Amino acid sequence: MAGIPAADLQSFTEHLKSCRRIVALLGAGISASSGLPTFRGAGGLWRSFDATSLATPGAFKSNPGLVWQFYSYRRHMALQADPNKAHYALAELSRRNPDFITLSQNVDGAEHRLSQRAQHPAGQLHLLHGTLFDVKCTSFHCDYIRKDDYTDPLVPALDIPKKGMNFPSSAEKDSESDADAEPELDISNAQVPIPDLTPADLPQCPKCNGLLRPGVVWFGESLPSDTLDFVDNWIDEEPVDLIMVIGTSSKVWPAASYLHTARSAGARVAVINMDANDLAGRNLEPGDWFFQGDAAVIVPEILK
Ligand code: BJW
Ligand code: ZN
Repeated sequence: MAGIPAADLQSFTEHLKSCRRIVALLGAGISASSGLPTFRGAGGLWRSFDATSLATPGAFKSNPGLVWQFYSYRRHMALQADPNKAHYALAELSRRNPDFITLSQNVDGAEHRLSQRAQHPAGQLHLLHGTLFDVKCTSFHCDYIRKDDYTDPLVPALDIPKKGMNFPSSAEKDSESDADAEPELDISNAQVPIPDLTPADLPQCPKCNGLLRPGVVWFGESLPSDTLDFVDNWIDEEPVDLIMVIGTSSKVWPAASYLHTARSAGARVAVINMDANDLAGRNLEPGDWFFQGDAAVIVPEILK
């Protein structure tokens, strides 16, 4: 219980006992203690590898080989990671409460694989930004999609983790000022030369031989419409009792908007984050909770 003020813990657990309809909104911070870097935080992925410049349709169009190498590296890292105590605590709550839904922005698959292992009830886990382990065809007239493909690497040319590949540094990147602009793809800082892969080297569609791409949602792309519809209807249909906003900087929309939508539907808000200055922490109102610390420690404690 170290670190959690007793009064906050008591008022939260009292409220939790009376809650039926609960939402958890997850960001990269929940997987941090599983060894997966976050995007924007200290030591985060986007500092080391400038992931913003790679997570766009424009980057894939101009250099699919580079973007595929980046995603192959991410898939490899995610496959090494194990779910942590926060993932297990949320799965346990899902099993106990069919009116608890989890909305994850993470593409690492940790929650997804956890849910399979823990027999997470179907329909209670919603992936807002897709997953690294789906691939889909980029050809305009082809609807090919392959789900839950854990092959690593997907094709021999993507066998990069073993080669110690590094990615462009974003140390000089403006973090706030150009947040909503599509970042430029700049590979001039690459510490290790990145092999030039042609589309023929990359995963190809078995239906039309077109280029496959990762099944994640890039900037400027729509989130899966069935997921958006489900969440909107779920929040609209009855009052919500609680939203837990766990390990996200709350900078990316529309995911960040669910805190406000749930609040408007009656929810009290609990933010769990390492950093009190992050956006979600700054949006707190009286009656909300802010639990500062590692989600892998805090979440199991508050859901006990
Ligand atoms: C810990 C911890 C520990 C650390 N314990 N905590 C202007 C205004 C509003 C919106 C926009 C705008 N301009 C453009 C937009 C829309 C855009 C957007 O939001 N941009 C913002 C950057 C401004 N959104 C979109 O484009 C979305 N689509 C869309 O809107 O469609 C409609 C539309 C289409 C076309 C035109 C117009 C509208 C799509 C968003 C897709 C986001 N995709 C990514 C990449 C996925 C693939 C990949 O992974 O490579 O998703 S971006 C990236 O950010 C990823 C994440 O899911 C997402 C959120 O990041 P997250 O999880 O919050 O990570 P961090 O690193 O930011 O934060 C980690 C947090 O954890 C920190 O707070 C730490 O303190 C904390 N932490 N360790 C607890 N141990
Ligand atoms: Zn195809």
